[in-house]
Amino acid sequence: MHRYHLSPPRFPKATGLREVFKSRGRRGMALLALVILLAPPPAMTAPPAKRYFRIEAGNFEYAPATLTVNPGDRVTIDVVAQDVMHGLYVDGYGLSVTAEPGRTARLTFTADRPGAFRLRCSVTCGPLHPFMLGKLTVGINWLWWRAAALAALIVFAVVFDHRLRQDPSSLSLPGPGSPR
Ligand SMILES: [Cu+2]
Repeated sequence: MHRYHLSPPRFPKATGLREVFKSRGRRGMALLALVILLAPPPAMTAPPAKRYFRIEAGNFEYAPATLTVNPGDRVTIDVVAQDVMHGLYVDGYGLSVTAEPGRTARLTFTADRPGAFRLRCSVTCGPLHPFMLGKLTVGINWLWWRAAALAALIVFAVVFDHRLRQDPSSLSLPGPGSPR
């Protein structure tokens, strides 16, 4: 006579946080992720400088369209209207200048607010006027660097974990409290 047993369904063992962070490598990577997220950006030590830009405005475009300066820089922008009347408005700084067709208009200011700011045309110059945009970056874009560092860490963590699962002994570091 044969008896059939109904064995209880098997669920994967629940892994608590304690289990996940048992490995020193994982703890180290979690710590590194926290540092990347929470560390204050280092103070900018570059001394203020005079920066000059000449932007050609024409055909609904700025050339160049992106400007990068350091906080504290004294910035001078010459806007040259190539075809029709164009303007340049600096978001966040509330500055604007307009240039008559074929003329140059100058904007001078101190880049005392760090961050990324949009440049926009302030004169309705034609159908594509709303798309006449540029960008002013003051200082290093820390948000971008943090995101890039986190992404790199995640890729590393995935590879590390994969190797750890294939051969747990290869990556274990015996510590003072290690049972081995
Ligand atoms: Cu315009």
